[in-house]
Amino acid sequence: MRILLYNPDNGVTRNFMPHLWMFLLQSLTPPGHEVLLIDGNAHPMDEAQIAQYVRDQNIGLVGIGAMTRMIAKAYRIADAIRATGVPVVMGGPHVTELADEALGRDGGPRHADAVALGEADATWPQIVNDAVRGQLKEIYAPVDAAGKESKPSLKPYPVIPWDKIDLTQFNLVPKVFFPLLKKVGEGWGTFRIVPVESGRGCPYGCEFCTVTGFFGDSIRFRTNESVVNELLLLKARARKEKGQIAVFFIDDNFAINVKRTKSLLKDIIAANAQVHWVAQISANLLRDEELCDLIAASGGKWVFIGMESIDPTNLKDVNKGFNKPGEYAGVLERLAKRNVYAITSFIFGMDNDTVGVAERTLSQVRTWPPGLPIFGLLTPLPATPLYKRLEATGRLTRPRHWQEFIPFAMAHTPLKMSIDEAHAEVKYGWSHAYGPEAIAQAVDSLGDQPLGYRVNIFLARLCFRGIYFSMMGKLAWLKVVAQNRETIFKLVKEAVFGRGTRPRSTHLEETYEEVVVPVPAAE
Ligand code: B12
Ligand code: SF4
Repeated sequence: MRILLYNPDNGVTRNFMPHLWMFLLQSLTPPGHEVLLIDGNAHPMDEAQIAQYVRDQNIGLVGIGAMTRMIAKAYRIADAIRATGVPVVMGGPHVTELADEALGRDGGPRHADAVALGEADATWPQIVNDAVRGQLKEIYAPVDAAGKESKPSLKPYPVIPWDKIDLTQFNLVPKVFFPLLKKVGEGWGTFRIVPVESGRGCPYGCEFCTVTGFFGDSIRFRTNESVVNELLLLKARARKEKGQIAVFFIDDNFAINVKRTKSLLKDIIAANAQVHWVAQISANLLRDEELCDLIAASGGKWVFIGMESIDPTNLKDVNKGFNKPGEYAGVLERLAKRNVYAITSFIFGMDNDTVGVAERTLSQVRTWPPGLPIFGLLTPLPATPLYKRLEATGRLTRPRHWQEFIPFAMAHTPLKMSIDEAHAEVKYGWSHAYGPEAIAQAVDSLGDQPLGYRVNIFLARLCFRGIYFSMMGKLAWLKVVAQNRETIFKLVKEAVFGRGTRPRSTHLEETYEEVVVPVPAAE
């Protein structure tokens, strides 16, 4: 049977990184089937196009995965595919929580023939076998022989053949630059960001987060050996194609077990498996100096930190009191000392937020080492404790907000400001953190560092700007380039002529070595 796995586009991140679930399920598919992958972010398709594709390719089963944010699009695509007579199975966090919605058991239309609840590592082979026999069940739940929920151990973990998978669509280097950049240093003909997981689960249970409910509070890790082998495979691929590979460790809290993380990082270093990497780590775990040393030595370049708020009352309200705003600056300085920088994520619209929260937050951010601040709104995702609390207190203004998804729009009323005021705070945050002056300030603050670091922060800020401001299309990019022309001119001048009395690096390789554009992260 030919199987298609499809991930809908989110309209923001484009082809910056493939989704891990597709490669994982592909690797877990029983032998004898051909699995095709389409990531809408790299290969956008509308309903008619995908239906045509399914017919042309003689697909017998389609698997669709989506977060809440993309679920409306996922349902539209599923409807178009089912209309061709091909069965659709859906999985991922949204349908796990709202299987009845996907199956049309809540009074709405039906979108899926079957739903895979939770982690599908064990159920996927069974789904494929049932589909071959034409006997798909409606619900596949990961349970043991006694009917009790079971989680995959991640030991063993399937080998994802990264050396063979076609990743053409996930090259971040524009085509016109391939031939030239291949020759720079060790080669920049391709630059790919690849998702790797080293473990699953987070026990912290922050009120707005899906993870503790979905993956459970039991934390599971792959063996160090299997992670190291995956990195070696990726590194070899980059060398072969004269390109670069960076890894996004998608674990929700990469250092949740500090002892284990240190042992993994030591093994990466010992095996010479270092690649540049990004990971999500909560601030409380970054107090450890040895951990920070190992992060830097093993290739860590950016750490995503879910700071959420600089107000301890807010943090307590959302069950994230383990975040201590008083130590944010220290944590960031500890990382920056090792040339590791942070993507700092903030949520506005929390219950103790008042007008001016964005400026209060930015006034602290400006005193920290330069990084990539990102701003979102408190969003009640289905089945989270936050959703239940707001529903119980009648505060949801758009209880089914995912059915008509609007980016950066509240679905409930905050307590101490209006919805419009919360929207204005987010806009203020993005405008003031990503305006040309703020970008110039971030670049200048790394004045004592090699040029590569400044180019890195500059490119990263431009990319991150696109999370809020539309950067789709050449015109949008040209506008941003024009707005930041002074900074660009300064960087180019320094690359060509060097900088004042400071000795200039004569090796282009050295200049580009450190350029790793990080990616928008989640938490
Ligand atoms: C990586 C990641 C991202 C990447 C996504 C891009 C990418 N290429 O991967 C980035 C960084 C862009 C991102 C952004 C966001 N993310 Co995110 N992200 C993650 C993260 C950390 C890892 C995803 C992952 O690969 N997991 C590992 C794989 C193996 O698990 P999985 O995807 O769930 O797949 C398993 C099952 O779900 C199932 N499955 C999944 N799909 C399918 C399909 C079929 C057919 C079947 C049978 C089974 C199946 O089988 C898989 C194997 O067991 C998760 C948290 C997490 N740990 O999952 C959050 C998570 C998915 N993100 C989340 C959120 C909220 C966001 C943001 C909205 C955050 C924000 N406020 O901006 C943004 C939205 C971005 C956008 N514009 O769309 C939420 C989603 C909750 C929800 N109900 O939708 C999660 C769960 C985190 C959380 N805090 O709750 N994210
Ligand atoms: S927000 Fe981060 S720390 Fe909190 S429960 Fe979710 S994954 Fe864990």
